[in-house]
Amino acid sequence: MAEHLSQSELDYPFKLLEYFNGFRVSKVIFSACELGVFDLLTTSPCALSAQQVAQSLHASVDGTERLLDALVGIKILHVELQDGTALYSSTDVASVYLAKSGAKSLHDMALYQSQTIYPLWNNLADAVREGKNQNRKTFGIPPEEVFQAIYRSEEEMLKFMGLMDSSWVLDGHDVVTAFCLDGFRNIVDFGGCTGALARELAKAYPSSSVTVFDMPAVVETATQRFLRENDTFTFQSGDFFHGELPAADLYVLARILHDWSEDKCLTLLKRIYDICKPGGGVLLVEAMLLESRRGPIQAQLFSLNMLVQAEGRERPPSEYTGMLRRSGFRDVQLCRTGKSYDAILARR
Ligand code: SAM
Ligand code: ASE
Repeated sequence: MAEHLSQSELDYPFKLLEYFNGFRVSKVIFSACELGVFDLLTTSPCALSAQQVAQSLHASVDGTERLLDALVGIKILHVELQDGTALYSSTDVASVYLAKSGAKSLHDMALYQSQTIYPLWNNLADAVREGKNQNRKTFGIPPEEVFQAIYRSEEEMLKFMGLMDSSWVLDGHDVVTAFCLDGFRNIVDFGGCTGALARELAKAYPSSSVTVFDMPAVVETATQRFLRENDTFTFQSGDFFHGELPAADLYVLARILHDWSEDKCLTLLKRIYDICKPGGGVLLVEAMLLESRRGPIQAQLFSLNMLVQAEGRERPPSEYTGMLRRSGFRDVQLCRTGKSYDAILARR
């Protein structure tokens, strides 16, 4: 992305126009998720016409046909002609990632992006001007604490938890095996939410005990809605800024520090340092910027997302290692996974 504008781009701005269409492409995919297009096509034994899809989804034939054609245009669906009728079917990528029951479903991620993040980004210019999140302007809620906004209703809490849960389908294994964590017997995942990363930790380190620590309401929803029969990790509720913290050999902070200002990050890291045993560790998991901050574009966009929705930002590794050292930690190591999320391990 962001190549220098070549002469041909100046003659005709192909790339620029493609960027302009970015939000339309996103919404085509998100809307198809919301309507259940991928669930229908993935479970259907044969390819379906626009009319059949429209009928099943209780949608207009004309609108459905345009949406399906756009999905074919971006190669998310297949189309074939049979006696002059277009018949649509799912691609493998759509079946695996976009259907609700897909093997690595990102359906809940798409829903949250469409229904919560998209409206927030509508106020991006204001967020840049004011340098603070747009929860109040976007959703008409008082400028409360970040997670009071994110969890402003039971429905929003469930949707956010769905987003958090689905991300580790992609990077979870890489992140928990970025370092050998065999030596850590008791692992606590601070702000571990639904337990998606704890599940990966428990799988990779079957002889360690893994605990998810999160706010009471989150723990309650996680155990009721996200826990699976053969899960071996446990939950503990509390407040990592104020309450008592559980003892452990390894503290995991995945997508926690990026929510907060540097002050709050240091407060949290120092609290962890105080209860950490010598030899114990902290594992940070974040979408880390390059030291130059010139990429990856995903981390740059996530950082703007933290501006519109939270108090924090995405940071390069040196900022995390700096905060760890200032909190007292040593032996700081970085592992770039090559995917969206990277890891830093430090020890007391
Ligand atoms: N670690 C999970 C992941 O990466 O998928 C979830 C990250 S989510 C961005 C932040 C988590 O921190 C949420 O689950 C939230 O409920 C939790 N959290 C926020 N403030 C907290 C606090 N004061 N005490 C405990 N958990 C908190
Ligand atoms: C947070 C992570 C996220 C707080 C709010 C969030 C994400 C979206 N909203 O800690 C996940 C990563 N970012 C994006 C844009 O999907």
